[in-house]
Amino acid sequence: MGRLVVVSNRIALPDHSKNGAGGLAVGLLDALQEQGGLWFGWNGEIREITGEDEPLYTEQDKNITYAACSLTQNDYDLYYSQFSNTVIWPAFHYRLDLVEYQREAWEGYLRVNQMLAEKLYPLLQHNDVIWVHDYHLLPFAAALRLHQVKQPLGFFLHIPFPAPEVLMALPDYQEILRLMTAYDLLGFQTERDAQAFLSAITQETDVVTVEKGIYQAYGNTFHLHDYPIGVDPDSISKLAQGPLPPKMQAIRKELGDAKNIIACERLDYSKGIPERFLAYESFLEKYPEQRGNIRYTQIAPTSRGEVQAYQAIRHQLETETGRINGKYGTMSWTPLYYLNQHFDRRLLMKIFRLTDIALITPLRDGMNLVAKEYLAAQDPADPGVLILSKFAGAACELTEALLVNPYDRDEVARAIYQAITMSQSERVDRHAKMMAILQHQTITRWRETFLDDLYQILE
Ligand code: GDG
Repeated sequence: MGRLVVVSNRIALPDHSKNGAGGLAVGLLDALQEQGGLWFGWNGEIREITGEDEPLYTEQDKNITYAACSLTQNDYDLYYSQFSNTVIWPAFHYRLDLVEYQREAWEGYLRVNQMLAEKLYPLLQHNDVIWVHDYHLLPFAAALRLHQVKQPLGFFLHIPFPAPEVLMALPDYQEILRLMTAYDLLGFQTERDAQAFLSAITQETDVVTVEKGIYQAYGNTFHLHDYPIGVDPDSISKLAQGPLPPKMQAIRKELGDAKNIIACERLDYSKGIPERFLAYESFLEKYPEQRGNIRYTQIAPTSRGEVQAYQAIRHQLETETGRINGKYGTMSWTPLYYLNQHFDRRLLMKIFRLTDIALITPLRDGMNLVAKEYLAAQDPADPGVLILSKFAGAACELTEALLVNPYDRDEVARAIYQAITMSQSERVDRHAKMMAILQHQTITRWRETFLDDLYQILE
């Protein structure tokens, strides 16, 4: 079995404690550690233009080599901020209103993909298997193929793949589809995403079905499959049950007897946070007798702060929090806590365990790991209730959650009421059914099934 080469936009440099790292980074590191390999990507740094080619930054940690490069400010702006995060991200999350398309950004996106491929190419060994991650790198396989790279190339898309009508709003969508077929294996979060890709491509060109899951288009043969990403429920459960730090004792006291709602995500418009605030307001209106008995804590650390749409949503949340608390709060009760801060992962899992309801209502989401982490953090004998958007990939598996339309405030308000009045036996039953799924579809199984399929292409 050859080396595994992981390529991602941002590279997670060795974190020797591992405690602070998220599940995905740990899952990929486990794979790299098992078979030895290389992790290649951007190191998060911006460099001055000197006219000289900058050497790669490399680091060896046991049997994993890390190789990273920096970007110039211009490359960062065009490839990362503009094309990746102001064209692909909003379009793939169905927010065409937020797409700001510029041909220069598309060209920069292609150019950076080619530059990254050029840097990786000399590091490759003939029996490597290459696994590329996410929407920043849709053209990466095609760029590597220009160097006659023959090694199997797999790709996993962490975000949704949109319906063809939405995709077609992007001026370069045909080229994007064609470039993606240079991968040998295309993995998506759900069957819905894989089907959306297939139907988009079928509308554009002749697609030959070699057999179910294997297709030919644009002179390329590619495998197509869904691989729902999971978590490591046992390690989350351990973190959630660990001893409470002194700070937490105070938090527990403060949570008091009220029913506690928790929500946590990067501050991103795809996560539906303003819509959720309004649904919570509908709940307070519809069930006035519950005021004073409920408390909603929204954790939302800033992300992509340089993109205008992210600055706008941050201001919107600050305003809405003030408005809702001003309207409904009393001298002794604050209905909504909005924390624009990053929390330590160990603390976060403990907070999940202490709260009664997780309100996870993205407008679109590839999977949504927070929903799975919340379930894994619960006490199985007295678990909290998961309210989940039907537009999160996780809803395909977690059908025992209270599934809601995040645009329907009344429905979300009713679900909150249903959650706070749900009997313990029903909570236990729903939680157990969902945990059986999480225990099966773990992060380990996700990467093993993807890599098994990729290695089979070699045979
Ligand atoms: C993309 C796709 C897909 C969040 N706030 C804090 C914090 N987090 C952690 C969560 C979770 C991770 O970040 C977020 O993962 P999600 O899956 O919920 O969402 P995205 O960041 O949008 O991820 C998504 C995922 O890729 C994987 O394929 O599921 O659909 O959009 O682990 O716990 N962690 C800490 N402090 C925080 O304040 N420590």
